[in-house]
Amino acid sequence: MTCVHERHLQPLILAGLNGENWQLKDYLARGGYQQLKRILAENIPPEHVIAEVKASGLRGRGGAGFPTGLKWSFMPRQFPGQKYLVCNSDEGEPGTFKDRDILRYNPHALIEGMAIAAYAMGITVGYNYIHGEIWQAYERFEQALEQARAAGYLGANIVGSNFSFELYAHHGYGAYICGEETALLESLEGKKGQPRFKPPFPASFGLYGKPTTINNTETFAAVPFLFALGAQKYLELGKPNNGGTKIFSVSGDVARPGNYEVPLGTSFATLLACAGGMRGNGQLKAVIPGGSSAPIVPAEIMLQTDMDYDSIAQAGSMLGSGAVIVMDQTRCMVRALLRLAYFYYEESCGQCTPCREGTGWLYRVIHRIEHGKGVPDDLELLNSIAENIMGRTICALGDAAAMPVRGMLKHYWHEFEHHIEHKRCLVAQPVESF
Ligand code: L3W
Ligand code: SF4
Repeated sequence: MTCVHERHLQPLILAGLNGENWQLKDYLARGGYQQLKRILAENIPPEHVIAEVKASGLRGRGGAGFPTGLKWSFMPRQFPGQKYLVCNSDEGEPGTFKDRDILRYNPHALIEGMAIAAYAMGITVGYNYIHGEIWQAYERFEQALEQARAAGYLGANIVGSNFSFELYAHHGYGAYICGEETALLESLEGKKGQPRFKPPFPASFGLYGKPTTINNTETFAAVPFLFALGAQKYLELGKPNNGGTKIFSVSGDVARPGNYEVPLGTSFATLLACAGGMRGNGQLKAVIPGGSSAPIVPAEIMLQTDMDYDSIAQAGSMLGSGAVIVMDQTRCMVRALLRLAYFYYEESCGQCTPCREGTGWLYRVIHRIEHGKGVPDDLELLNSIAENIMGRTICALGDAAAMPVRGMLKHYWHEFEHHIEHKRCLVAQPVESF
């Protein structure tokens, strides 16, 4: 099993990339656009393309892990009006920094993947919604679009076929909530980025009310590689129900933070070794394995766990977007939770009461515990607020704010109690001002 830093040879999406070889000529030299050309030249029926994606076990890389082929099959084939394809590059989950590297280092893989997806679903127009704070990635993607259009991989009659697909880039303004698919669609339509009720799902009521398929950047970028390998081989790279490779953004107390692309099912211990192990002489205390929304997992469980959707779920958390936040023994869990609670409080769109009021309430209670003003009932109060947010909101942000609280209290109740009883931290770190 290989695993190396983003700048070295690596399986699939981040293969051999160094920031200099992102251009069309480089992608073509790596075998790029061959799969799109082959599918169009051989006139492979769209339903066969979708069947191949289903067979590969590819699951959504943005957070939910929804089966990609199944999602593509929801798109109505005979819809009389415009249908849309949307890429969610609004990467904003704390700890996640993989999609920006795909945009910077391998933008043509994303374009080819989107073109194959569009062909499979009979879609002629697509958008890539790019997070507002990553201008370099946005500009790089725009350049790649121009190259692809000039070479006939986008636009009318792609590579001489009768398939046409126009793809546009759109940049957001940095609101986390616009990464939620329906808020993204609202924002793309020029409105305030607030989530819609689901159902209806975007597959039936999406952009401008039309059928729309939305996938994450990494999901689309994986598509050319799964076709190059073939569905079965792609599936076998990972584990049953967890096909292929996954890019993990490893951050925190590791020697070499960065993006690591490894087969799904790689053990956490191996991934940690890829990132150079713990920084200094640090001892692993805990891991947030799937971005800030995922409940924390203590070291002893994490070291026995594999990095795939099902194994992480069994460990009581979720793989999410693949952001692995590693904490050593110096990390105070109250302070860590305060930081997360502040984020969700700041980013709540305010539409629904449990989230709007609950995220602020969570933040204020954790803040007073961190600052030596907590009372014994605060821990039950935190659990109760979290419980009353979960499942009672329009979008997943409410749950995402509540789940870390429950996870922290489940595993580190004693640290919170210590703060309340002794009015100071067990690990005695300085307090920041947020
Ligand atoms: C048609 C049905 N479509 C589901 C589609 C749905 C969506 C996908 C998954 O949340 C998670 C969240 C964050 N007919 C359908 C259907 N779909 N049933 O399938 O849907 P869902 O509702 O399970 O998830 P979601 O609302 O997309 C995403 C977590 O990801 N997360 C967030 C990461 C954030 C980033 C970022 O920064 N951009 O990646 C991290 O863990 O908490 O649980 O497409 O339409 N019957
Ligand atoms: Fe907005 Fe929060 Fe409700 Fe989502 S859960 S719609 S972010 S208020």
